[in-house]
Amino acid sequence: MNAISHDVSKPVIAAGSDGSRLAALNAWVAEVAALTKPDAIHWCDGSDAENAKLIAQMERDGTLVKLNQQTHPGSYLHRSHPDDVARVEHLTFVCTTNQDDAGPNNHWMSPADGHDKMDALFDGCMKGRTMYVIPYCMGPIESPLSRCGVEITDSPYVVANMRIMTRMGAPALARIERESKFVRGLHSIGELDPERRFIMHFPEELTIKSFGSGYGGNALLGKKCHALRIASHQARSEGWLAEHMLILGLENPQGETHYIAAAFPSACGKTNLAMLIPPEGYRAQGWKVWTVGDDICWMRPGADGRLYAINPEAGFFGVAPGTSDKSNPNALASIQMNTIFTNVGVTADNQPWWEGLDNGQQPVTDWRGNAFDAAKGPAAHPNSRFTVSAKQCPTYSPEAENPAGVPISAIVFGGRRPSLVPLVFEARDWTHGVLVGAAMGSETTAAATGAVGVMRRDPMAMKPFCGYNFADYFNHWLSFDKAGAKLPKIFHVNWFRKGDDGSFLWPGFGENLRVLEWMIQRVKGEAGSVETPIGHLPADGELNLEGVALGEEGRAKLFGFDRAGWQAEFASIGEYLDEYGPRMPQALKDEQQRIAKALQD
Ligand code: SAT
Ligand code: MN
Repeated sequence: MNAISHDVSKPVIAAGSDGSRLAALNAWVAEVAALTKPDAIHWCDGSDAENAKLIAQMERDGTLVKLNQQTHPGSYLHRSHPDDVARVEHLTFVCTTNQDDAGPNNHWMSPADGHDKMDALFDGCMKGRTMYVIPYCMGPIESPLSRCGVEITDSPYVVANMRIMTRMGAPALARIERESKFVRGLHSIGELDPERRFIMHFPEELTIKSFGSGYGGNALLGKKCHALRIASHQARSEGWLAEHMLILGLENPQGETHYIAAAFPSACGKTNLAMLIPPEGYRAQGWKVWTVGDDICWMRPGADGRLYAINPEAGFFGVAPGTSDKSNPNALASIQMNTIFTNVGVTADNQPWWEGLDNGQQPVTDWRGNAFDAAKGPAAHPNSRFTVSAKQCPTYSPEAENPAGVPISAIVFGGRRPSLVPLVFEARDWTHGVLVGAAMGSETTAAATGAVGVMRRDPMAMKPFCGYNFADYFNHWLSFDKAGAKLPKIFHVNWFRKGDDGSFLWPGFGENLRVLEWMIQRVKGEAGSVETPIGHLPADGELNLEGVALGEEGRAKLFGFDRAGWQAEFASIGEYLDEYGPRMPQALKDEQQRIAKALQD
């Protein structure tokens, strides 16, 4: 297929045999063009030539700044509007016919009001601009687990990012033509006015409308809007799960690989865990970690009863600050070329820079483009990001392209919990595991606008991303436990437990492998545990701590169980479940009560 750019007076037709199977797409594009009134329409084919043209255009108009091409070939910096640097949960809506279907976990508007509000914003908003039509596929093109979408946007920065983050262009359009089903995403940067910014979802219509932001999860509609909010809704009706989880493969010295899916809220280290490099001793023995995905996981039961997962994305939109040769050498190696950096600082010789890069260089320009002045804040925005193809990651798993997905042995939940929660525990069974996920709490991060460091419940790290009522979502999770199912074991981890002096007790990063090793030993029935009301904790000596310097406080808090603290936590979990009223599954309430009672005994 050739890219088609044309003026809007000509008919709007995508390439395709006779166009009949693309009739719905063509009609929608024509309808959007009539509303938004662009000067031109461009159908994206995803080719190198198309990308080069867009990059050159963005360099000319200042959307992208070329970085040092000797050190970072093919890499660019984008500075977003200073008021447009993170997701906006307070402006994100789920528009369902019945408000209860969106649930207390979402902001709601009726579909009619949502469309009215958005269409008024979109009216004429692309005058003087080009409208880009981006056909994309979430997941390997040939996978039955993948789903397609089309994003219409007036932002070439979005096109360039979607090209990295999804399978975009001609092959996706061909699949859409075969299936004639796709998620519709309409996006405009508008005037980047925070007062005229909304991210609106219509799950019943598989439609997204996003206006007024050019940033990440607000604008790259394949990501959080499609692959989580809309997909979670689709997954519920089709019998699968769309989750905010990384996927990694853990290969042991015998050459056996187990796949683990892990849910952590945004900016809590999913990318670091997915690309983990084992500690020295483990490497020498032959342990390896393979990266399948760092943010989103779609999984469904296979014929053998196990859950099979794909990463619907094709790239990483990772947090830059804190990424270093020490914390995540694989991420650093991935972003040496062909990378779009957003809101990082720049050195005197035009290399990207962020806090925690620790490479001996210094920034001269901050993320706003001003001369760097430490007194005025960090050089890189705390939520600054890199966008890079997964294929550039040294540990990218070939299995990530397997249309069948990878079988999941363990599911992990975790958040930032400075107190109470031990390093790791295992849920007793699936129902208990669903409660562990539902009760997840974490401190907020810079990935969304608002206060940072505030404790909140973030069930399964899906608080900002579940496209329907959490009570129904937990029920959907429970429904996987049926005859013939061979479900993964469920664990909870906390890398962020702090000591009395406020410092982290667990070294984290590569050392987290020790915890993953214990999990897989548990899956295989090879490691011992201590049973407590909150689940199984590693028995003394069963989790390998050789070479880890842990003081007495570390050992006590990372592996201990604080009964009084958990009694209070379970009272709070009970109150949280009650917020969902009668829709909350009784099985989950019973489980909460069973544990609350065990904690009293
Ligand atoms: O901006 S995104 O929502 O894509 C990143 C994140 O918050 O996880
Ligand atoms: Mn995320």
